[in-house]
Amino acid sequence: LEGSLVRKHEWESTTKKASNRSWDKLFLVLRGSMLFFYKDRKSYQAAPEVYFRAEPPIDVSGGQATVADDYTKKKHVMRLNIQGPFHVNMGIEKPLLCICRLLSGAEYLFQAKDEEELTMWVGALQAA
Ligand code: I3P
Repeated sequence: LEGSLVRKHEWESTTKKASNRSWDKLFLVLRGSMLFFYKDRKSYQAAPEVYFRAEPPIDVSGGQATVADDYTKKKHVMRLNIQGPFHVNMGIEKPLLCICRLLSGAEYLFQAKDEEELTMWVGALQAA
């Protein structure tokens, strides 16, 4: 799935708010479970290895995508929670593993142009 969405980075981790909290119009590409961010479609087509602000792609598997009903400042907004890199069970006891997960969770908001586009992205991200 590909398309333009407006993004706000809310949380860097569950305990740290993102420092840059403004809304940016971006071009998103979802391939398998990897989500790539580009400045626009043109820059993606010209150079797929050049990401928006050199941001590394995000692995959305194990994460959560939901319609953000509680965010009322804008319409057609979804929330994406990222699981983070600590989802491998390394034989550590469960409570500790849970703490690792919590500490790594980043969160983004995305605004789509309409309800149809929003539903499409939420579905695709949930399935990824
Ligand atoms: C942010 C920008 C966002 C706003 C955010 C601001 O400022 O105005 O639109 O989020 O508020 O920090 P800047 O552009 O200077 O980075 P909302 O649209 O959700 O209000 P926040 O820090 O309370 O999230």
